[in-house]
Amino acid sequence: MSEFEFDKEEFKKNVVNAVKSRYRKTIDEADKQQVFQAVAYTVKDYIIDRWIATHKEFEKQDAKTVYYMSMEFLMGRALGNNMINLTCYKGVKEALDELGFDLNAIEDEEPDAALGNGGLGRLAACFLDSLSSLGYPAYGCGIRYRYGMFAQKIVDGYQKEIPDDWLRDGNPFEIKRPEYAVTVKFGGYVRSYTDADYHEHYVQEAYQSVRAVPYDLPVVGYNNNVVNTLRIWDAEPIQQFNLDEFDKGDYQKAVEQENLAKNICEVLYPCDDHYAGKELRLKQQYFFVSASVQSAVAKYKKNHDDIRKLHEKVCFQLNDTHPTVTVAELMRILMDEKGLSWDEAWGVTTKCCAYTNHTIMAEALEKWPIDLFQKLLPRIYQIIEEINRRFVNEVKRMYPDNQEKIAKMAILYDGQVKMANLAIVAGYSVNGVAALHTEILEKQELKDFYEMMPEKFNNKTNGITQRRFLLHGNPLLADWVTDKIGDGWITDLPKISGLVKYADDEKSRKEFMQIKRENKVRLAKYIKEHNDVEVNPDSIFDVQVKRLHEYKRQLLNILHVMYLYNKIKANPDMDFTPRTFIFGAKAAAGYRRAKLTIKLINSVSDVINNDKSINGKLKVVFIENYRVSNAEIIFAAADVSEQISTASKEASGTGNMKFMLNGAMTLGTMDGANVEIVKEVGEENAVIFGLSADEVIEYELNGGYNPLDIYNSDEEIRRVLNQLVDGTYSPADHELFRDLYNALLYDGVADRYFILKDFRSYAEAQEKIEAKYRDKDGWAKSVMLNTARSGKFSSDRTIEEYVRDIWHLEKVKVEL
Ligand code: BZD
Repeated sequence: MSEFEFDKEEFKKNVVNAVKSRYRKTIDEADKQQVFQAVAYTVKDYIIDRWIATHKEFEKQDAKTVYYMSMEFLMGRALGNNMINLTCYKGVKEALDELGFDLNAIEDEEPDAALGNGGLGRLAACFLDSLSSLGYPAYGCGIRYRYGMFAQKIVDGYQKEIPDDWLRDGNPFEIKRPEYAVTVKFGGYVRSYTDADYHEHYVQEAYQSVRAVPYDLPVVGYNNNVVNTLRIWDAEPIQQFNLDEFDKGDYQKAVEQENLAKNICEVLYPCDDHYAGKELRLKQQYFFVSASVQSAVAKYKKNHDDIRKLHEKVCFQLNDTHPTVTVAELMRILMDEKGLSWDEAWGVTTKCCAYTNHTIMAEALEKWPIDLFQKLLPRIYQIIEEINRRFVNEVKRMYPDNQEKIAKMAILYDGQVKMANLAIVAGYSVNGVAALHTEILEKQELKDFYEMMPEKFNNKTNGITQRRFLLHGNPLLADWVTDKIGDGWITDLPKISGLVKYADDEKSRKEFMQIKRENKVRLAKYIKEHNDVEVNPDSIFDVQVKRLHEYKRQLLNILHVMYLYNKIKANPDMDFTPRTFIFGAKAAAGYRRAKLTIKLINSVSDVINNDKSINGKLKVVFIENYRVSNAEIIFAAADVSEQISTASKEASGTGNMKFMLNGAMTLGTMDGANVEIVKEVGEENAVIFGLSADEVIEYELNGGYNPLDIYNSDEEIRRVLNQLVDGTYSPADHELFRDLYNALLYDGVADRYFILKDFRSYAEAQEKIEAKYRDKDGWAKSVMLNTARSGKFSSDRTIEEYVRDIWHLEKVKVEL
């Protein structure tokens, strides 16, 4: 592939001109935000030609396209990634240097596109990067939230949520496409009638509607001229309120429609792994699904006559159950608008839709109250009723007189619409996101479905893009890797195994660890600037960054820090390798216990960081506002990757893979993709602890265990727990952390995430980490092998598997 020929002088000229025409300023008068905008628009010009060429090629080849349907795309910043994938990053860096600007500082002017919560949203973003880089035709379909994931401020140790006004200065990369706007209808009722040919018709009446307007964002492939599209929808009122011809009814309706439009895309729900049942969320779901399906069908119809063959050119991948109304919306369009019979429409729909499950946590399963659902989406509900009626009949045929099966598998049951059941029944593929997760789905959570339709089930272990999380996030290591083995790893990560042999080479180990140290210095500087805490780059950087959730057990981590602190205080001369415990996590705004855990981490941090008597041996840092852009810096600097979820609870995890790629050692449970990571890297190059998934599930079936036994018999653990309620970390209010104490000892199901049960095993694992770290050569070798054996965890591999088993797409070549 020919590298993009970057003309530095031309680029400089374009940036200077962009500043002039946008801001009436010379380049030396422009501020950094203005330079960012000018650079972004200049880069966008390179992208546009490729974007146009890509779509020409798609049309020419009449290529099958995947529509990745997702409520969330956690894209992070675009400029750096776009330059990386255009292969002009270094060129632009030089050009800006010559203009007197530092590219890093210019990149920092861009707000993260934080249209997602965590793993699920970031996975969607990695998948888009891989789809483009591999040359597969794809659309990401989502919502253009006016406010993305809130920005987190820590005030007095507490999380405070600040609205994320990410569009304030405009988004240079987006293109509004009003010519592709469609109408989406809510509410009213369905009128049915039979025509002269005895055909039944269904018409939604007395509805409210909004205009769905798409904004397209380019998804640039790596060095291949391919640019796919992330299409995010905004809602506008359908008709501006018209003074001439209103009566009271119209007026009311006009105002209602205006409000409906204003609300739908206002904000991303900041809840992950928890189902809230809010009507507005269902509106968001149907809004973007209806708009996306309509536009996919319209695009297909432009070049094809036979809608019965839609599945040959179109596939909808449902990112969790959030977009599951896709199946009913497609049925509606095929029957009500294209005139297909039920059986014809069902035949097409069940060849077009595939579903990915991301959790087994019961509280995350989406179940809508029937009355709410029916009122908001009357026609869609009718269709689901019919899908359910037919499916229940089938279950009855296969399992006569088995009410239990129906209770578990019916789509409509107990006054609820069960979205996972709908997705499984109507989809042709159901996949989990790591081997262990898929196994648990098949054997436990979705057992009945698996027994009835085993051919639908498959595993697709998650992956991450090495282009953002190594090439962009860790340039020192990326250059070093390329130096050693060439740049093939950028598009073929398994090639990184070429590094294995260097793990035995002393000079290479030194270089590798020197790079790690420089990355730690970079993070230390970030922490100094943002937290005003000094951390020692020669200490072990032990990192847990991810959403705050009880099952992820940040509480286990911080309790262990309290335990270590007690030990050091009791034995001031004890041999101890200095440690910096780094946390980063947002809690859902309404998740009280998670927010209290953040307060605890910050309180422990206050006490420990200010205790001169321990000579800086221990530091605790809570990094404010963890997000994609600072994640890149954090992964690069980590020594230890904390992946300590209660076994069976973390479907996959993807942070675990980013740490591994950047040369950190996993300290984890046998959960999610940790299992596969350990298998790749070898048990001797990771530290594993805790209950297995089977053990956890066994305890759960028996109503849990008794943590008081541990509390009563283990003095050190008891001391740590008592410190939650004796004012050690909350002198002004001894009761502050009572809820955490109670959760561990006295809740209905006490310690439901097995924190005390796993505590000793975790503490021992931490001792192993320290022992390994002291063996400098051994450590260097191990973490190098982590990088070298991360090949499996590229999202390129994951996407190739989706293509092979589910989507069946063809690669497209784009020449300029
Ligand atoms: O999805 C996560 C899982 O918890 C991870 O184990 C897994 O690696 C990733 C990707 O597969 N799930 C989420 O991130 N879920 C959400 O963010 C979410 C958002 C809204 C509603 C429910 C869940």
